[in-house]
Amino acid sequence: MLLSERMLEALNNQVKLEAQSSQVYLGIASWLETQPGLEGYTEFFYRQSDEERHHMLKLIHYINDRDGHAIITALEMPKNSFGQVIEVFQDNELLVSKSINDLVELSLNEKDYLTFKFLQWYLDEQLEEEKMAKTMLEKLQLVGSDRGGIYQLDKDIVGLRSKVSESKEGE
Ligand code: OFO
Repeated sequence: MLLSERMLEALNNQVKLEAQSSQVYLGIASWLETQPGLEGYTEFFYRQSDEERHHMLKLIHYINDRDGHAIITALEMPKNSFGQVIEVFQDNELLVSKSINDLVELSLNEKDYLTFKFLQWYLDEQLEEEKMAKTMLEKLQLVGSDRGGIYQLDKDIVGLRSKVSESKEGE
């Protein structure tokens, strides 16, 4: 079953969004790496950038396997500097979730159940990522500008990441 024109266009837009997310996180990771004592956050965002690239590749393969053509486009320059750590937690994941939800709705409207099934993985992934971003933001809000607190959170983030990776491996 071929992808409809509309579905193909929407999936290609998602390819771009995942690639853009990867760039956004790369910009964050690179800035964090230049800041003293934030190795945990730095590692977290480099890995997050890799994950978004993986999400993009998964979509590219899916589109091409369904006899579509995944298109690779230019990306916008991401933000490269931030005033403080808390600023790196933007609304990027909420934007991606909205886009995935729209794709799911389109797949149902078009009765494209293969794409609907394919997108379930992304729904689970977004749930996880939104939860993680919210937890980290809340913790940073709690410590405010206390440098000792931020340093402790930086160490905690390594544990948080491995917990999520373990649960993914167990899936
Ligand atoms: Fe977290 O954005 Fe991909 O799906």
